[in-house]
This record gives sequence, C-alpha cells and structure tokens, in this order.
Amino acid sequence: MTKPAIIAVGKLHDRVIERLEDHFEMLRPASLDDVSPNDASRVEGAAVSGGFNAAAFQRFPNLKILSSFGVGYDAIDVKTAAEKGVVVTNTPDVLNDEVADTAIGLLLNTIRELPRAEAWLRDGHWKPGASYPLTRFSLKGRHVGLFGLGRIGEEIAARLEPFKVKISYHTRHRKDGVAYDYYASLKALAEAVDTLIAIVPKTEQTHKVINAEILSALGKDGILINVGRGWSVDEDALVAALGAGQLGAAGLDVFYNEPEVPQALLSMSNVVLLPHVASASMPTRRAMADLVADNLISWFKNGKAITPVPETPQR
Ligand code: NAP
Ligand code: 8YV
Repeated sequence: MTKPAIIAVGKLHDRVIERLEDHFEMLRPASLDDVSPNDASRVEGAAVSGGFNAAAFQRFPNLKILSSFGVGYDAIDVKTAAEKGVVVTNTPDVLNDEVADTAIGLLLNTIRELPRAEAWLRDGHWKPGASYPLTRFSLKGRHVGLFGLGRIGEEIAARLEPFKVKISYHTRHRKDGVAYDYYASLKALAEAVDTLIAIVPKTEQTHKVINAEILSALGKDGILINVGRGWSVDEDALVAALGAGQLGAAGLDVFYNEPEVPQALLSMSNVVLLPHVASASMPTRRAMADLVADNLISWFKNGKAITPVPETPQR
C-alpha cells in the first residue's frame, strides 16, 4: 500500500522526522520552490516549524492536515487553512511546565540581577572587601499581574504562590474557580500591580498593547516580563520608559522582530534578555516533536487529530 506523502517544512526537530519516516513518504525540500507540481499534488500532510502562509497553502491542493511545532501558531495562516478545510494542529500543554519555569527564572533574574552578579564575579571584581551592590528590587511583597491566564499562565501563577506575592490577572473572559483578582482591562491590571508577566498569543487584539500608558501605569519600580510574543510590546515605548526611569526593569524572552534585538535594550543594565528559549530544553522539545508526529499519525490512522486548533476543522 502506498504511504501518504508528508512534507516537512522549516527547521524541524530530528525526532519529528524519525517518528514520521516509518509511516509516511517524507518530502524534505530545501524550499517550497523545489517541490514539483506533481509532488505537491500528492502531499496530504505537512509537519511545519515556522510559517505557512496563504501562498504555501495554495501550492498543495490535496493538503488535509498541517501539524505545527509550537503552541503559538500565529505564523500559520489558519484562515486560509479553514477555507480549504485543512486541519491545523499545535503543541499545547507539553511545554507548560518548561515555559512557566523559565518565566519564574526570568522574573528572579530581572529582579535580583543574577546574570549581572555572575558576570561581575567572572570579570574578576570579587576581591577582598568588594561586594556586588545590593539589588534595587526584591520579589518580596510584590503584586504580580498575569496578562494571560491560559495553560501556561496558570502554571506561572501556581509557581508564584509559594513566593507569597499577591497575584492578579487580566484576560478577556473571567475564569471560573480562580481565586486571583480579575481586572477587566490591561490598563486596570497595570494600575493595580507593580509586576506584569505577559503570556498572551500574537493576535490582532494583542498588537503593541503593552504601550507607554501601560508601562507608565506599572511605574518607576515596575517590572515587565514577557514570555508570550514580542508582538504584544511597543518596544520603542519600552526603551523610552526604561531609559527615562519610568519603568524599573524588564525581562524578555521574546522580541518584536526576532532575532533582532533593539540595540538600546542590549546596552541597558536593567534588562535581562533571552533568545526565545522558554521551551528550549531537550526533554520538552522532544515532547513537542512527538506531539507534532502523533497528530499526523493519529489523523491518518483514526481520522482524528489530537490537538487541533479551534479555528480549523476538528477532524
Ligand atoms: P492559551 O492557553 O490559549 O492562553 C492564552 C491566554 O491569553 C488566555 O488566558 C486568554 O484568555 C488570554 N488572551 C488571549 N487574547 C487576549 C486578549 N486579547 N486580551 C487579554 N487576554 C487574552 O495559550 P498558552 O498555551 O498559555 O500560550 C500562550 C502563548 O504563549 C502562545 O500563544 C505563544 O505565543 C506564547 N508562548 C511562548 C513561548 C516561548 O518560548 N517564549 C512558549 C510557549 C508559548 P481569554 O481568551 O479569556 O482572553
Ligand atoms: C518555540 C513557542 O520556541 O510554542 C511556542 O509558541 O514560542 C516556543 O515553544 C517555538 O514554537 C518553536 O521554535
């Protein structure tokens, strides 16, 4: 029996290919331009890391399912997928713990300047009589606002509880069974808290919503942590607020135009910058890779995807 043809797009984790090879005929072109029309017409599934736009969907007339690596699927044109009846899947939940752990690490590093203190030691400044300066900020007594309380936001909140900080949140819909204070707008949340952790998806509504007004509401002792998408932050406003002392510090895992990081941020001492590594451990990336493969295997075997996104067909 002929195996269905699957196209692998982008820099995919090796495990995805390893898992799929037994079940499918794998096409691995260097670029979509290298796929002949004949091959394109045979492709029924796609494993994707990175983007897949409307033009890419048009190339594969018989595509039925696209399995995307990552929980955020903003780079996949789900509107076109839905119009063409293509199921899109993502990798939710398997990365919640890793991303939440990273968010807490980033928060502590930002507040307690641990990367700077280590650099100070490595640079040979720790000598008799010399101590790293006391940090301006402490996590103790802070009021942390979560912008986003979904799968990952809830795990971040759970990890914050033992730190004895007050926790509040803003989402569009109030969550049942959650004891944290709810704020109906991001502005109201920013006015109430002194520490904001963003973990929302990239959508039309979240574009640059963390703007000058929000940063100013956090205040001069305010801390911003972003582990969602750089898209949500007005980086010019952030640079201005940090530079003018209107915001205390920021910890960022994600940027507006990755991998570009604004020079102004690179030269600031009150920021901690990570290269989008929140889920980037071997075990977690392997689990994400397995879910990419399992979605395709399940769909072709049982006609049912495991984690379809809500915008496209569910099977
Ligand atoms: P999720 O379960 O869908 O949660 C998203 C949360 O954001 C929900 O609480 C949702 O609540 C809220 N939200 C969405 N749009 C909003 C808006 N316009 N205003 C206010 N709140 C809004 O997603 P997740 O699994 O937690 O992942 C969240 C995002 O994190 C992903 O989409 C991805 O972009 C990012 N991420 C980044 C990394 C990294 O490596 N840094 C890793 C994993 C994920 P309502 O629907 O009630 O508004
Ligand atoms: C990954 C992420 O870095 O899952 C997401 O949405 O942003 C991260 O886990 C990315 O998906 C793949 O490189």
